[in-house]
Amino acid sequence: MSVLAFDLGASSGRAMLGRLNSRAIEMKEIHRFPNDPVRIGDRFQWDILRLYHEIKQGLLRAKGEQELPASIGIDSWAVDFGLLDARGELLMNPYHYRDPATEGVMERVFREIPPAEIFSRTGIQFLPFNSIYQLVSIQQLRPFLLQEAGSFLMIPDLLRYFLTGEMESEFTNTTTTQLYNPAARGWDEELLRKLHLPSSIFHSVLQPGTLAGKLRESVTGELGLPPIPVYTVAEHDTASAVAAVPALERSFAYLSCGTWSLMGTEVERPVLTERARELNFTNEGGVYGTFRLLKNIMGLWILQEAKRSWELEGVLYSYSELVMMAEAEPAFACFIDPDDPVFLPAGDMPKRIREYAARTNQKPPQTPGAIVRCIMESLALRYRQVLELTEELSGQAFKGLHMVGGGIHNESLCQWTANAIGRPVWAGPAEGSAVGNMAVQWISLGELSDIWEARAVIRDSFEVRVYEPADIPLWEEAYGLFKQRTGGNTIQQ
Ligand code: LRH
Repeated sequence: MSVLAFDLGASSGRAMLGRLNSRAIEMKEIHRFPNDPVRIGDRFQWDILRLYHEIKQGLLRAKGEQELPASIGIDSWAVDFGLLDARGELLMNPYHYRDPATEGVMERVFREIPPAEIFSRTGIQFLPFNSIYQLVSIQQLRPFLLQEAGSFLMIPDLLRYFLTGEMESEFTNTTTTQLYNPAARGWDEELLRKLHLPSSIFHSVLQPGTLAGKLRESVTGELGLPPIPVYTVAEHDTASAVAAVPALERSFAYLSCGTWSLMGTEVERPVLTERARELNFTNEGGVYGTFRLLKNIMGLWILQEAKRSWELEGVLYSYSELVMMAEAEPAFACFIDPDDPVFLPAGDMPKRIREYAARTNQKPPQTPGAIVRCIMESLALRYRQVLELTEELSGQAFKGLHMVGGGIHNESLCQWTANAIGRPVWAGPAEGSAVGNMAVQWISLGELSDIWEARAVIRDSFEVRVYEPADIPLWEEAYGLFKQRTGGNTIQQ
């Protein structure tokens, strides 16, 4: 039975058609499109109508395939949302989570509500762009939007609404707002009240795998398709990626490696200890009653932005060229803390890396190869640090690390990660989010019995490449240097 997964990332989106043939998944990309955010003045927004247009293009391509999909699911990056009026029309273009307007908002909110209270109610890490702070920023800059708003829908919920006409929120993505209370199993009325946010705009929260409607008449009419069912999947892309981790054991560590690096483990209950808050870990909603105890690491974003800077200077490198240049550079020459806030906004990363190096008494890397080497080694060492913290918080010991997502195409990063953690890395599948999206649909359609059967099928269907650790003493020494040069305490942000 085939299903259609729309998987939207921060720089591109894709429509993947998946077929389950006697316990083997066959996947085909039927449409891929860029997701280019748009800068107007000092604001940074998503082109949501274009994304909806591309989703319709994906549906048209599916129509051309042998067999129509039995169902559809959408996942995307987290935290961002649209506001709609009482008639269900979009009031604003959703802002990009890297829009600068949220700067300082989190600190202002802390004056009203102490961070310990926000964390104990939501279990969510403090990131300046969480929906809660975006909403407070809208309240301050464009209050009429909230006065007019009838509905708040996150990106996949919004696109699902465009397709079906039904408005509902989905659990995994909802938790990333930092406005959802897992103990109360609903939007946190107390936080909303304290922040003077209208609770009436928030919709009921469905678990992943719920039938949430079918293609509405205007869509079926326009595209010439039947009313295909649309399911909530794990609509947060990271939740879908974690669902697709081909783990053999119930206790496993993962690294979802894309624009962001999300590292952690799956837990039965949120970890709400003071230590978890201090380390700024999060407990995002997972599939089938689980939570994702994890931490955001800035990830390949720094490399993507560096590449863009060189492009602006007129030099176009491919990722494989950049990685080859990095491999030719001397090891461990300079380290950055990838999670230093200077690396969060879009901009000139080579310059910021050089400034970081100067600030921390290191020789600033000059060539693109040296800069990329610095980024990749620093990421690998940061992964070690966060893996150890995950073990501390969860009380588990991991034998190795599952890496999923497009970042695993960077083989040196996988190898250096294995070296840094001194344990094997199991890399695959690269299309984690799309596969997890499909798995939840197949479970709902009764084609797979549960998530563990899904993980076993995923393991049999996709190549999982093993990277054994090498040069362990060298990396051990580098880890010490990394901690020293990045201030020893890079864990707060
Ligand atoms: C990764 C991701 C991550 C969020 C960020 C906004 O795509 O969903 O889990 O923190 O984007």
